[in-house]
Amino acid sequence: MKYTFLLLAGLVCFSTTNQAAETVTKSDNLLIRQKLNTGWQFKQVGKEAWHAATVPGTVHTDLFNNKLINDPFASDEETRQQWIGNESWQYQTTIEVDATTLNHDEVDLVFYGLDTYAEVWLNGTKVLDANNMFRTWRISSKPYLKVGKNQLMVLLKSAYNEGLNALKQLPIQLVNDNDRGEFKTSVFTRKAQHHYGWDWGARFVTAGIWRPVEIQAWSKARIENIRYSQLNQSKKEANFNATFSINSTENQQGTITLSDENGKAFAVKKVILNKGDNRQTVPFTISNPKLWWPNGMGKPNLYTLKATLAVGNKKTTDVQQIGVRTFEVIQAPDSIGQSFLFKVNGIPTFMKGANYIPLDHFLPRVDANHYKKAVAKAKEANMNMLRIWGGGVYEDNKFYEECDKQGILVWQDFMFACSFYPWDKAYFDNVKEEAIQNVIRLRNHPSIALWCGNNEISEAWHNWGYQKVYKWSKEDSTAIWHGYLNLFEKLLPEVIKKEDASRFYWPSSPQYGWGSPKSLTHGDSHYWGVWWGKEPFETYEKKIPRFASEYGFQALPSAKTLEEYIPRSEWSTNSPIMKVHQKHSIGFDIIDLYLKRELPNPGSFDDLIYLSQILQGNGIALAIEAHRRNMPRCMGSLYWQFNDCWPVTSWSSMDYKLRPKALHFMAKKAFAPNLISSDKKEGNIEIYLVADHTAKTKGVLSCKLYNLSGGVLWQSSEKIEVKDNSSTLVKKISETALLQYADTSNLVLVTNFEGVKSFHYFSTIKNLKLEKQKYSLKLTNEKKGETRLTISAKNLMKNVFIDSANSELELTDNFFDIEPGETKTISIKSSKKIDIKDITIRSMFDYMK
Ligand code: BMA
Repeated sequence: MKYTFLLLAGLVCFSTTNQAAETVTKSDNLLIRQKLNTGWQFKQVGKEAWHAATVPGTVHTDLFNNKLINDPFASDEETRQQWIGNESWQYQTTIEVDATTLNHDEVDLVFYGLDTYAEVWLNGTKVLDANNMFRTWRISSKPYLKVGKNQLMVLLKSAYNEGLNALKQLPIQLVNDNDRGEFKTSVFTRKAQHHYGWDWGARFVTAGIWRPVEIQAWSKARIENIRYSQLNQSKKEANFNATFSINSTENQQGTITLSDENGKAFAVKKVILNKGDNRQTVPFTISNPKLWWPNGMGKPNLYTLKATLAVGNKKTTDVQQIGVRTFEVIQAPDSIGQSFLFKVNGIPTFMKGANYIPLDHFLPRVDANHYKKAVAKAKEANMNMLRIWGGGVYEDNKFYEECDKQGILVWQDFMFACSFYPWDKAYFDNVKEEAIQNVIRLRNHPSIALWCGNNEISEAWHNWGYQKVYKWSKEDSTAIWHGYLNLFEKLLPEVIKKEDASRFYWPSSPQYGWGSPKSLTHGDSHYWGVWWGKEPFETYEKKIPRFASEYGFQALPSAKTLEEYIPRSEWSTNSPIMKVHQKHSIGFDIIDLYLKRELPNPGSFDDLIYLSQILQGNGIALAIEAHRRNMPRCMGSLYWQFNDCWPVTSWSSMDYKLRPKALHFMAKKAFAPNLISSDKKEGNIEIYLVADHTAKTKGVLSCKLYNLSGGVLWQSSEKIEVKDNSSTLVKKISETALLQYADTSNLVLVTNFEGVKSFHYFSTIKNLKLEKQKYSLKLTNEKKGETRLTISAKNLMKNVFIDSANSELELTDNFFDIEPGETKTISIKSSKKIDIKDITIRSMFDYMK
């Protein structure tokens, strides 16, 4: 709304950091922006036929849209479509340039993203050679343009072949185990590393003009960027510096004005601009600041800042939103080792969240709504942090804007993962520019919490035995390790020091590999003893790190998503087509191994979908609970992984279509501000109340022991009070005493604190004597698209699964347990009117033989 107001008021509104901000062209403008997203065609180099293309886009989606290939994600198309990455592709369009545009002092052609090795030709002259997907390219183009029609051509050379050339020049074999190419070329190319394959990812080495392209015509001066640095913060005020980087065409005078969202100016500075680059700082104060809080701690208040540079009677304006907040990483020696805890606005805050990968292998088709929905899912699951993992991309501005608005902090990796990278000067210069540009683009977002150099490369060096596997000589090892240190301990931290000094830089995640005892006493940890090490889920309760930045377990995607891509005839773990959508070589076997330990045998593939999701959900919830129970020893829990980028069996809690798996709902409970969690210790059941900073700390704790047919065998009730931001042992019950009432297979202890429940079972699920569920259902249509479903249970219902064959249901809860006698209401959103006949209710009993 505020943005609209600015446009209506006739002001020119754009953001230098917004890739696709709307443009309004006025004659009093220093700058004109012209989007170049129409009239594009593409063809394969060496072929004649041109086809319509979408820009921003990718070659795979263009081929698919022209029906030249099948949906890359369907069936085993991935196997058949590898040739696309070995070819080069030509894109072209005609751009109409008018005299007003060309009369400006400077006319730049700006590519916000080229994937990856691109030659740009304007009217037959080569104007750019690009080699980095993560960089923006600005080409001073006035000499090459004319009034009227201009020919713009982009040649995208095969990234695989280009990488291969680089690979051949290096006598040492660098590594990327996830790269499924014949030769492992990914590390030579500054391109999303998962494009080459990952253990949850397809291999499509795509190409494309993947972010917007535009002409920027400007005169006199241009705001390159503005850095908003917060200097301090108190109840009374927060002081900032706005540092403008301005490019001026001549020595001249100008005026900088900062205004609030209502257009009211609060800082004005007359400036002398020298020809070339200029830095100008304008201090300002926000009085009685409303702080930016992460989800669960308060509102993520934002301030809209309108910055205007005026030269003579012309101006240019940049609009951004900032937040007032502090973020600190406390690494203090303690009796355990060294803390790794984050303080937000001075308050130690347990980080609850997950690891995020790109929402689509072909990212240009992800729109603002999709980003909004994905971030809303994190918020819905009571998360306050997402970690952008280093094998994907520095995300689109829209993603960070949503995180700003929805209170989700971002742990931002630089784009390096699980591999060793070249260290020659050209490569480092390229990476340096990439880092500078992305830090500048993202640093004003209050959601950005910290920068991290890479994913698991330090761990790989120390623990994965590559030195032996790849037979690196001593000299080669030294060269590779020096390359590593120069990149992650020198180049990147230097960029942060210069461009974003107040933010914390962490060289590699994790600090220590999971085999090292130090991974539990220092820094962050990726605990993969469960899954990779095949240890039981209970290990999570013993291996408590200071900050769990990765751990995870796979489950199948929802049936609806599979149906869209894989014919039902192939629904078997042995099907070669299903295996294309499972990238872990023994993934199905590991799921099976854990299933056998915990759950009934699946009678069908649909059963396997449900059971694998329950297995994953229970396992990860157990870890989250253990991490939170052990606060402040442990102060963060980010599971692997939040989402998928194509239809696949993976560690995600939401599948490619953002359909939640059971884990999504189980995480929502385990991350809730109040958590009741039980732990079996020395013959007792210990009940903990975990209370976040804003959670309830006072109330009634009641326990009820039932047999599985719903009979109450024992109960207790008492008033309790705990400190906020803490985990407190609130009750100990002797297990032996409870086992007097019934057999372990026929008991459940339900603990309730002010409506927050926990279900404690005394044996594994497969051994429970569940009874056929007895319940009644009621459906009430509240308002359009919103329905309420009420389930009244007579006996215990375990892992209730609400589904509908014909309708898409968005549920506030699913896969939950219901206490005997409980009435539970769930809200359902659906695009269609739902009838009770459309809904199916199943629970664990139905999967037992
Ligand atoms: C972690 C990640 C990814 C990987 C995942 C599952 O280590 O960093 O590289 O996909 O494990 O194996």
